[in-house]
Amino acid sequence: MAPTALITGITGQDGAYLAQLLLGKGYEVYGVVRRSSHFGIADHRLRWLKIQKDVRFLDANLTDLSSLVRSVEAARPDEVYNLGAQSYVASSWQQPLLTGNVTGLGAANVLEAVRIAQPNAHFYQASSSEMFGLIQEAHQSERTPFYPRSPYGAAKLFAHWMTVNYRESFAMHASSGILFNHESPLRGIEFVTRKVTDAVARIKLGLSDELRLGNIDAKRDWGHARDYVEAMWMMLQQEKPDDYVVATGRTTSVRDMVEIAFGHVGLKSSNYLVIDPALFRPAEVDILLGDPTKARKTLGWEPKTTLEEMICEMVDADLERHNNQGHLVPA
Ligand code: NDP
Ligand code: GDR
Repeated sequence: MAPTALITGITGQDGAYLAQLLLGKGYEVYGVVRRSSHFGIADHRLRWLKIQKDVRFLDANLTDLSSLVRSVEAARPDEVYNLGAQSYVASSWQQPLLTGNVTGLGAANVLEAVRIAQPNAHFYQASSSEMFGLIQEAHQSERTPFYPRSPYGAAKLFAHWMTVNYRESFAMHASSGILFNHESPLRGIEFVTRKVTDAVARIKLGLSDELRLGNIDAKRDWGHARDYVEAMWMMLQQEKPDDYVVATGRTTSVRDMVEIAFGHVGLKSSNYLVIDPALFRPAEVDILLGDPTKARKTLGWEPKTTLEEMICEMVDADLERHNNQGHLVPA
């Protein structure tokens, strides 16, 4: 019988790529979708990947335990991936309580739903390198101490420790992937890589003449979402649940990432880049650099896409999108 997976956050970047991966492996895929007045838009990433008809949608919300219990009962999943979150760090200072509720308590709700309705299911928690925050070690691994620097990071840390505690308290197969930044043409437009590639495409096409950014000295360890969802799946195939850092092991400044994007279309960033103090954050994570040795050795996982390849893919997708009246063009 085909294995079954339940994904929260299926309408987001990672949910879409993970659903595509699992469908390709023959899984039956259920996705939690929260009610909004824009459903026809909410599944746009799944439509871009041409898989929206292959996914079974369940109406639930991370803040509503009973809806999650009903979703688990309906899907009877072998694997549950909790990818749903208020995932934008900058917004987490504007909406700290909602972020705690959705990103932190929401994970506890999903753990509870699994414990109540399908305790043998393998569970994945989308943990984040934002939990490291104020860096205390040059390379961050599973043993690096946490020091979150935003309400988002603090909420993710609660969710992370709940996952560890459910594993140790109830013998649940609960794993946590501490993923560093990963991007793609399906990345939300508010995140810095996609903001840059979209602006570069618009400038190239004469639709805009500037790119406004905040702290371009921040450094991130950027990989491709398509590669990172493979690591999620690999974690749930292990005999024992565990925590894994997933990263490339290379860090790059926002400034240098911007250069790659402009360079791809033959433009100079200095002619268009404007630094806007309003876009600086109340507290910053200055640098992230992951050590993925454990994921490589235990899971056999390797990143396949370089930052340069990914940024060029994103700029090309945004050029196509703007040439197509703002609509994403199927991959
Ligand atoms: P996105 O922001 O693209 O997707 C978030 C998803 O969560 C969307 O499907 C959204 O639904 C859903 N969601 C938000 N609030 C609720 C709610 N109250 N109830 C149910 N669903 C909700 O994030 P990504 O795909 O980039 O990331 C996936 C996960 O991985 C997130 O938890 C993120 O925090 C984490 N993460 C991401 C990293 C990255 O670099 N991308 C790195 C490390 C961790 P809707 O479409 O309706 O808004
Ligand atoms: P991040 O991603 O906060 O690392 O969280 P984001 O792309 O938003 O910021 C990365 C860095 O770029 C700097 N920056 C800007 N960022 C945005 N969004 N917009 C700007 O104009 C801008 N200018 C400079 C930021 O200050 C920051 O240093 C992402 C999310 O996906 C989280 O959910 C996930 O957990 C972490 O990655 C790992």
